[in-house]
Amino acid sequence: SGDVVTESKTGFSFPAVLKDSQGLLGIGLRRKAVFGLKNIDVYAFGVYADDSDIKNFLSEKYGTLSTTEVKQKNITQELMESDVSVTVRLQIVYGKLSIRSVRNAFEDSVGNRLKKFGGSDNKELLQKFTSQFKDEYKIPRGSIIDLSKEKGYVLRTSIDGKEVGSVQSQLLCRSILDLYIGDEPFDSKAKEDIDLKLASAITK
Ligand code: DAO
Ligand code: DAO
Ligand code: DAO
Repeated sequence: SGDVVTESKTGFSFPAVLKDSQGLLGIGLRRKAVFGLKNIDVYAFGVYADDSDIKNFLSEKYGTLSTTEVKQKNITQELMESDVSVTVRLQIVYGKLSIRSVRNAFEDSVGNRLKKFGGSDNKELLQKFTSQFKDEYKIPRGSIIDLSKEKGYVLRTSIDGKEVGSVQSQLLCRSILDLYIGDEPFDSKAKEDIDLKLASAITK
């Protein structure tokens, strides 16, 4: 369908359905404190998951429970560890992002999660990724970055529809999703919406 959902603060809109089969679970905002004083809006994001994957994978486990019961389970946790196809779409708000600051932020946020889930031995994995963020990439305001977790824990990245790389790593997929739907998400309201949407999708 042509339906979209608009993020109220930035005005960026997200299609309700991506790639024909992935439904929008929730949208939010990634903000970052600079110089410890000011928060800038870095990007708006939308989290999508494959509708039939969700039904197949999670209904089996939770389909007999009521929506209220399901809400008490940590479904997003399951989603992060599962092989369900998920896409996180980022729409850049802050127009002055340098690749260097993306690299630094990535090492910080994702690096932190790699450590949390995989122990301390991930410097190499991290560097392998960030070295792919080529200095000549441009991500002005309005750029769309899709981070897609496909079957087999393949993480595919595209910028404005053009693929820039893919990599197979369950740990990396888990670490990236954790930024959006983990215990300390960038936008907790977004995570709440996603929890709700998942609970009602499964028990419908
Ligand atoms: O220009 O130094 C600066 C401040 C910008 C902070 C950038 C945060 C980057 C967040 C990652 C963006 C991923 C697309
Ligand atoms: O917001 O801290 C964060 C990390 C978000 C992950 C962003 C990955 C961006 C990868 C593409 C960069 C291409 C220049
Ligand atoms: O080994 O095929 C390759 C190239 C890997 C490119 C990785 C590109 C950036 C992906 C980083 C993940 C961002 C979420």
